[in-house]
Amino acid sequence: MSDAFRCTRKCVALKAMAERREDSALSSWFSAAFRCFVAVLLCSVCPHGSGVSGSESDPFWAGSSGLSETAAAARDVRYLLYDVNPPEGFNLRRDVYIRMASLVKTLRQRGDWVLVLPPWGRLYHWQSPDMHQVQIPWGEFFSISSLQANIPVIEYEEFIAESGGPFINQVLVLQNYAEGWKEGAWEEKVDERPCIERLLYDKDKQGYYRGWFWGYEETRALNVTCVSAQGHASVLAPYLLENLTATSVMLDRAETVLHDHYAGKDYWNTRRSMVFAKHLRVLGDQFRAQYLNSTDKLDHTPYNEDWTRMKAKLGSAKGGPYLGAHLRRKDFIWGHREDVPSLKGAVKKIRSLMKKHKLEKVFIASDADEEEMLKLKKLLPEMVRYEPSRDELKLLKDGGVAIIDQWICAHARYFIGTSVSTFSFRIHEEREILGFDPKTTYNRFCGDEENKCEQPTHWKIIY
Ligand SMILES: Nc1nc2c(ncn2[C@@H]2O[C@H](COP(=O)(O)OP(=O)(O)OP(=O)(O)O)[C@@H](O)[C@H]2O)c(=O)[nH]1
Ligand SMILES: *[C@@H]1O[C@H](CO)[C@@H](O)[C@H](O)[C@H]1NC(C)=O
Ligand SMILES: *[C@@H]1O[C@H](CO)[C@@H](O)[C@H](O)[C@H]1NC(C)=O
Ligand SMILES: *[C@@H]1O[C@H](CO)[C@@H](O)[C@H](O)[C@H]1NC(C)=O
Repeated sequence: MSDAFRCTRKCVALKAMAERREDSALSSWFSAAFRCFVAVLLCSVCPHGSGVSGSESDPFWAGSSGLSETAAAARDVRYLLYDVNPPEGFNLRRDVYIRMASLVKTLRQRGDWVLVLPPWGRLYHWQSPDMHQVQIPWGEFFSISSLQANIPVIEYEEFIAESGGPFINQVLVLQNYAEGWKEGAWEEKVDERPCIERLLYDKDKQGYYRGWFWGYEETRALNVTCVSAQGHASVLAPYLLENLTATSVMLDRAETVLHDHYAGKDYWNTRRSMVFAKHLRVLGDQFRAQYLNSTDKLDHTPYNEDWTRMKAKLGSAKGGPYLGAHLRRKDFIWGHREDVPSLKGAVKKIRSLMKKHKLEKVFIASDADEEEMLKLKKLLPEMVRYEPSRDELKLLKDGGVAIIDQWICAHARYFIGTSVSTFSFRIHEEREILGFDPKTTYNRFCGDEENKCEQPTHWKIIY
């Protein structure tokens, strides 16, 4: 454990956070194991001096890691917080982060803005029973130092500590325009408008606004107003800079605004900075080695902890000797979508791809329910899956397990995903970063009766 004591400040904070959330129902041996695990793994991702984003004396870096309240005030820091429409899934939320990051880049041309990472939780798809999956910091899923090499970010609990408490000065609920937009007359605009939908915030006796706030009951907003916005994320910048003086501003329904420049250089910089947390990558790599004879060396997928130095040539990655398949089920089959195959159809395609690419193994990532999974195993007995034990699941949570599934699919010799699933899209991007030939990546299953089965678009990285 000596490594654990060499943790940086942030690491200690994360470890403390992990401990606080410890579930009393866990057996004591497990909680001890949990602490060691989290401490060692999180500590190993902390920057040691020559961190990814430069030295700790860099003001940019200092601004994003544990400023004291007075230091923050003296520096005129402004905080941008955001949240997303509750039904949206994990992978769409990752996309909204990219939009907010580009807004922060625009804001930073005119001031010292910091993005506050909205804690994960209460996601519709995270259905593992008896698990309290709220108030999860980003550090459990992503490498914070990697994010910080792109823009200054802090966890929500750090925001509370450095901004003087659980108060958000101004919440702006983003909405469209009540009148819609006139045909042929698309324009980008922002206006303070009356709220169209019923507000999800209530005024308490003291006149503060109470709301979901990621499960932090003590959080209060001083003011909540609605803003109609139409256009790319940075369309909000002049309003935030010139019309508002609030130190902390939260954009609710942040998915309302679009990407500044989808798949442009900035988009990709932010996407590349969204490096998965090291412990998840390590577990995925261990699984690859143990069950799929797949290592970075054999597969030509060298990884650099510092994403700014990661620039794999297109086609340089070979990938492990297995087919990776993402089968999105659940809500994707309930509507009988014609672009999603039956299990039988999927297995037929899997077998033909294995034959074509001379692969003997297939790794399946899927959200299928137990009944479907049994059916799939009958049809495809040789399939390999990542199946965490109950304790591992408690530790990694549904989000961590999903990331490990994505990581393993990202390293397959050939990948095939599900039509318009953001889960599959994020795998495409990961493979693009690793340098796979696009032919091995941008593939999807076709529905059994689908005539025109259009394949996904190749989005090339702009460095
Ligand atoms: N472990 C695991 N979980 C999955 C898989 N596919 C879907 N899920 C779960 O289901 C959720 C839904 O997928 P997301 O892509 O995040 O949700 P979304 O943004 O609504 O995107 P769509 O897939 O487009 O619906 C994921 O966040 C996971 O929790 C999978 O292959 N493995
Ligand atoms: C911001 O302030 C300017 C100048 O006072 C005003 O013209 C503009 O309408 C305001 N913007 C919004 C969105 O209210
Ligand atoms: C709330 O915010 C709006 C928009 O910035 C502002 O016009 C209004 O005066 C604020 N209300 C209070 C009580 O501060
Ligand atoms: C793993 O892959 C290597 C290199 O392709 C090969 O030489 C070796 O036999 C494989 N091992 C197993 C157990 O399949």
